[in-house]
Amino acid sequence: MPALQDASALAPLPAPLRHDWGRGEVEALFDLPFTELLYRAAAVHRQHFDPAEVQVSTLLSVKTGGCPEDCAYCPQAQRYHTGVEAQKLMSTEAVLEKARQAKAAGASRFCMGAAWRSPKDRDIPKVAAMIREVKALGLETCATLGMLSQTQAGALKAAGLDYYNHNIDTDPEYYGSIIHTREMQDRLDTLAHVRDAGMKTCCGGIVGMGESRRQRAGLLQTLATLPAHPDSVPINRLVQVEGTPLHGTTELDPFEFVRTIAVARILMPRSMVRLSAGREAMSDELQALCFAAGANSIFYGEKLLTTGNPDTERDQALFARLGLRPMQVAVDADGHDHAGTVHAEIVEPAARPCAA
Ligand code: SAM
Ligand code: DTB
Ligand code: SF4
Repeated sequence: MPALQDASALAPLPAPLRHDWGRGEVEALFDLPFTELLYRAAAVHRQHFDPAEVQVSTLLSVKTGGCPEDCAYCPQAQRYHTGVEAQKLMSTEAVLEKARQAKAAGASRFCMGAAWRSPKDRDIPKVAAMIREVKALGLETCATLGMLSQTQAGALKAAGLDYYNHNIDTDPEYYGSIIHTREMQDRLDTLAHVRDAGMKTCCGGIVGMGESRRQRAGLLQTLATLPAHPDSVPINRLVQVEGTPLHGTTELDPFEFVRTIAVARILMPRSMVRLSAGREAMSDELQALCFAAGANSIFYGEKLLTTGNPDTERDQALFARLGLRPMQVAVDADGHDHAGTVHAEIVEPAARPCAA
């Protein structure tokens, strides 16, 4: 008898994807003892991914500040005094310069964000030109521009847009406490336009906005019962920015954040669960727990859109200490690709043995 067996031969078969999670079932997952919840999430994670691999993405704010919406968390809303200066849409050449730098650093995906409620039709050709040219560099493209009509979604897809980020942000029940200038249904409509145009969806939310556990369960239940699980699920921990209405909100218990990641992993087993905004304020130990709970994607680079992200040196050291590797483009058995943005400078230090 061989001393060691191939572990994959012993692993249980993955359960089929579910789109019918009930709120009570999701709350029951949240209520599990912490170690049991982590164990279950880690088991699901291993059925679909190599748990040592983390997708590394990057962001560029192509149009910063001056947004007419009133999202209570957002430093880019014009009505709050946060010190973010409104800027015009960047030129295609300036965006391309950043994209070239990202590519030279080993990036394979480039995400462009704009502080818009929705793009004006006259903005679409400008953004489409950016997408086309970034794509021509050989990069995957991603954008987050606010609400889209079906025609706009089609135009972006035709320009070569691969992914669209559009978050539902919070539980439908709590939405009206956070945003008053649009409705949850508007977000769901845009997501439908994005899917119908044939693009991949990146859709998640923010926790730590004063919502209850039941409402965190509602956020994840809503994501997991969309017509298709989002390809990427960013879980943002509120970055409290002075001047926004949510500045001063009681901080979420870090273990509750880890629970949120774990439940997202269990509900949406094949999605990339992104440990998104808020990492700068997290300890390395908290991030490690999130990776153990099934998070397998991060933003890399010292800035998100307007707020900070961990220094690249800190992330390189964290990858090395935890033995994590940046995810390369991978296609699973059903042809779902989980392409990641891979930065050369994070690869090399991660490969070095950790200093004692
Ligand atoms: N304006 C577009 C929109 O709202 O879809 C795109 C940009 S918007 C800044 C993208 C996402 O950033 C929001 O949906 C929200 O989830 C996240 N976000 C914004 N401010 C944040 C904050 N202070 N903390 C955590 N996440 C934040
Ligand atoms: C997402 O869910 N988080 C990213 C990305 N999608 C666009 C944005 C986080 C923004 C954090 C606040 C800021 O930097 O302005
Ligand atoms: Fe505008 Fe987006 Fe910020 Fe809301 S989250 S204020 S829509 S930039």
